[in-house]
Amino acid sequence: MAEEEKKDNSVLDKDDGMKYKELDAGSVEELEHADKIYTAENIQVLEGLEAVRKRPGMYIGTTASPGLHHLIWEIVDNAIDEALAGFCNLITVTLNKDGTCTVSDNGRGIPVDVVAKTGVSAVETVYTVLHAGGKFGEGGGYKVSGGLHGVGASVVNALSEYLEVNVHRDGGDYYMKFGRGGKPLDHLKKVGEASDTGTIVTFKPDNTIFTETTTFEYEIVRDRLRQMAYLNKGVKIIVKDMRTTPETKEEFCYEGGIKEYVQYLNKPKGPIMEDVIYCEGREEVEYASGKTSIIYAEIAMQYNTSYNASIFSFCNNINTHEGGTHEEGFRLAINRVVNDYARKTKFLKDDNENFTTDDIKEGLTAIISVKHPDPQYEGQTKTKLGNSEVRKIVSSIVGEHLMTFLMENPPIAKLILTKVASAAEARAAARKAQESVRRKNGLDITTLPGKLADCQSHDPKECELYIVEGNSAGGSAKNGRDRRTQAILPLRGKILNVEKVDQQRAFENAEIGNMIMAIGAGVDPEFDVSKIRYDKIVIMTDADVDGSHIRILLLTFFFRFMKSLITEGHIYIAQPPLYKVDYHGKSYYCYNDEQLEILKKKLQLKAGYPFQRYKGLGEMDAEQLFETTMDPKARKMLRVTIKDAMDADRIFTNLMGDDVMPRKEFIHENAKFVKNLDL
Ligand code: 1YM
Repeated sequence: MAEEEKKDNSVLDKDDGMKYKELDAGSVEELEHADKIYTAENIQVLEGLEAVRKRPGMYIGTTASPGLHHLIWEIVDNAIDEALAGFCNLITVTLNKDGTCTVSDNGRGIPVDVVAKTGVSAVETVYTVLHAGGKFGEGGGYKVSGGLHGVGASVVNALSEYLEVNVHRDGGDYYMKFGRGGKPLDHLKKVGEASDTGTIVTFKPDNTIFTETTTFEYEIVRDRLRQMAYLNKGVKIIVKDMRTTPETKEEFCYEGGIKEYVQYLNKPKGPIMEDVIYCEGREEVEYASGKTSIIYAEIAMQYNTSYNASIFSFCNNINTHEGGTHEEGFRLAINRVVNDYARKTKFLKDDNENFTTDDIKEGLTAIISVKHPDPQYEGQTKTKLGNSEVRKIVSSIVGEHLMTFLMENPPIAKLILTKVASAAEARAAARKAQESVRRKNGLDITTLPGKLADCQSHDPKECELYIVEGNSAGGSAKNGRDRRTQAILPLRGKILNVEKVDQQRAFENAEIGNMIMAIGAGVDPEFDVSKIRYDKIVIMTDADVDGSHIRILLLTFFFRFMKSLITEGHIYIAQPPLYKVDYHGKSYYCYNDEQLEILKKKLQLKAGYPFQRYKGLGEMDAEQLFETTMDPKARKMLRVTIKDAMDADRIFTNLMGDDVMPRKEFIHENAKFVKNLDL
């Protein structure tokens, strides 16, 4: 940086050339001066925000509901950064009646001084210059916030109808407002006194950008903020919904952080131990460039009685769905330590094989959370952490701590080893069962399950497998289908609840064996989605409680045994009609009550005009079933996708586990579940 500039009034010098200039609160002269500089910069600034408005998807992913909520996360991220820097312990998010959202914190308040480079206050800079947050932050607090690395405030402003900021700092209450698209309506002004410090931001999403919806959903906001509170221990987050009567208010604050998160996730699964194994550590790494950064990692884990692994990882408070180096480090460590300990204590004899990581993961709930100042994301959805230095850091923190824990707690260690050993046994038995399935399956098409009516085409891309409830509906489907591309697998009654049995028992179940053979791509962890024999797998059940139960059992099976079928969108739910109205020799089908009402009006049917209510698929003949539910040209289907594996894990545990209460609740809120799955 040039010496000359350093002599300037600046109090803070940043490497990137950004500077703060001390400004007497309310100094008219300074503000006027700022105004002049601002005019020149103005154009550039608005061009930046205009770019955001032209391509909002590039900044917030989508302008549908997830993008709308992203606005809140961006503002909250800045408050979380302030908390991580150690200056803030209370964040409040309020959904207001007028459709605005207010986020406030009790931190230092965004600086109010003029920034030399922009000639306007830091507040205005943060809200109008793209990337301002990131540049400002360096060298200051510990900046780790998520998606846009703290640069999101200006993006939120660009996509708002208006946005207001109050900063309480240095005894003053400073205020400024931006209009549509982030246009400053006036500069930052001192409007009063303040005895506290903090930042308060209110914004209204721009309905010309968010054309699909501008309504914030309380549950979405609440769930994410609860997660934020778990991931940032000690920070109290209050969420309020003023749109309900009475107002809704919930508070989240976890002194134990992810340790409590693991307890929360594990509770419905039945923990086998009281303790949560918890460790944390920070390490400074030096890059070839000579730059250093501090990486912080914390890990919490606890075993439960289930047969599933629930391992979730985060980087900078963002769920890294696709895993990455932090998860790799964790897996390396648990494998190394558990095997070492088992050998040391002679639990594993010299001629025994090592446990596999899958054995060790069975029934384990774990959270791995790292904070990294410069995360690199990879993978299809950019949610896989790529920084290679993280692998070793996590591995050494977990390795050291887990070994100590096992040594100091022999009874719990024994419990864990026994569980791992039985997982290994079950896995060996399951492998045998799988092999026999594979042998039967082989490459020989004739050994496909007897009940499967396969299609003629061998091009998986055009092939569809209908899994149909009941033999009679299966018969109609077989007769009505397009034989070239549509295969039918009828199911006999209820299928096994895989949430409650180990892999071996699951494989022994005929219906499950049939599905694995028909789909032809194995099961997790070896499931290979590129080998599936059908591009679309369609669940076709009756539109009643039994049908919906079977549907959930099937979804649970796919989620636990062939997860990528769901995550990659190969699973569909058929939508048979609920009503048939015959009128003047023509048949009309309605898929819900609303459609029926519309039809009645359209045909001007008198009250009491008869119509048929379908109770099951079996009531339709082959032709009707094809016409209404299976014909690719006319049918309606729901595609099942799960964006959030964490939510899905909890939903399936709650629905299918031993605890009956959540299931009862579910049955009352059936529609909601479908909404969760069918996005
Ligand atoms: C409700 C939203 O934005 N809080 C917030 C933001 C900042 C600070 C404090 C802050 C940061 C620093 C120094 C620093 C920001 N400041 C900047 C910038 N809440 C909310 N609270 N003093 C205060 O990082 O050095 C960007 S965000 F760039 F101006 F410093």
